[in-house]
Amino acid sequence: AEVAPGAVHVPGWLSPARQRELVEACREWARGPVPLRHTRLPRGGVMSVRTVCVGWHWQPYRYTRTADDVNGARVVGFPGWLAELGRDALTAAYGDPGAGDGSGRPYAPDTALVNFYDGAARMGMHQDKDERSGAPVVSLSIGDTCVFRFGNTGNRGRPYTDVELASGDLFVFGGASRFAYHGVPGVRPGTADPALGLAGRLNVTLRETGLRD
Ligand code: MD3
Ligand code: FE
Repeated sequence: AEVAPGAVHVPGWLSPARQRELVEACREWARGPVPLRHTRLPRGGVMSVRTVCVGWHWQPYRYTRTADDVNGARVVGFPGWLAELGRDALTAAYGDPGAGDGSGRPYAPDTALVNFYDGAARMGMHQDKDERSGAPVVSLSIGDTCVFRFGNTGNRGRPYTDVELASGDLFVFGGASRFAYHGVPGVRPGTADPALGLAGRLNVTLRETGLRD
């Protein structure tokens, strides 16, 4: 369903088997070289979600290859299968694996942000504008259902639309929606299938940083 121009929600896109594989990959990334942790903000705040990055490390508010704000380790490499998953996601949402910048080149995500939400975690309304690319962001939700708030491009307040994101849901944000404000006001604890073996919610976002070493 197209929620706004360029914002496409595909409920249940990931099969249960693919969800389990992604949970396993996230567990591995969470072990290191950079651990899953609460990101510290420059003004002293601490995010309630826990995050680990793949390919490029996001430290507020830039991408680096080493986690200078955590333990200084080099971020884990971005696997080819994850870029392929990103192209499959764009094909499912838009019918085309292209980056959508008019060049005809395929989408080539080079970073993934893995966010883990326990029952108390939230994410305030923000824009994602640290990437030097207008290519879409691919979001994959696994585990507990959350309320996702999709806003406008002008300010963090109304108008916005609340959408529930459940395990296996794909959401792609491109075109006019790429720089929209968005956030997660809360999760619904205990809504995940117990067979998944995950207490909480995982969100994996794929992006193009537009950076080169
Ligand atoms: C709309 N993550 O990592 S995913 C983030 O569920 C982030 O963890 C949330 O916001 C989460 O930055 C929301 C949906 C999402 C992700 C990126 C977007 C929506 C977006 C970028 C542009 C517009
Ligand atoms: Fe975001």
